[in-house]
Amino acid sequence: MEQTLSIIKPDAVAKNVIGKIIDRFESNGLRIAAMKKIKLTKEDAAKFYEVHKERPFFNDLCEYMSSGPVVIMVLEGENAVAKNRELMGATDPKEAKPGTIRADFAESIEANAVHGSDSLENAKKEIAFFFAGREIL
Ligand code: RTP
Ligand code: MG
Repeated sequence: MEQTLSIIKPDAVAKNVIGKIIDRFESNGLRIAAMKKIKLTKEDAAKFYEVHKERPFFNDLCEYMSSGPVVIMVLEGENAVAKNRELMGATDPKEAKPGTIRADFAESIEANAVHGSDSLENAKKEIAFFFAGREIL
């Protein structure tokens, strides 16, 4: 069984669609192995999205990710990394396939409702960034 990290981003938490997003995961073979609601500091966001630090949108992204609470989950299931990315849809909601989380709930290319690990290797790092082993069940 594979595990991946999912974040329901501040725009989706503010819209009160946490349950609707979680239903997409649970209805499609992914199980919640860990979950918490927290507010990231700008420094947390910068560390988490460090790979993007040279990108022009980095500062805005860190401001946005620390602008309100997020829900962070470990999702578990067969091909969890790819399955989650498929359910999320493209980064820009205008390009996301109908029926995907971003097509249905995202506001913009930045405020795009969810984060998902993009590889198994990054999933392991991202899970360890947010959760202790005893929190993953
Ligand atoms: P994520 O990492 O959050 O799951 O999203 P992703 O793989 O689909 O997209 P990525 O290229 O990793 O970008 C990370 C996040 O940065 C914001 N972004 N803003 N203003 C822009 O042009 C822009 N491009 C990306 C989004 O919040 C994106 O999810
Ligand atoms: Mg990414």
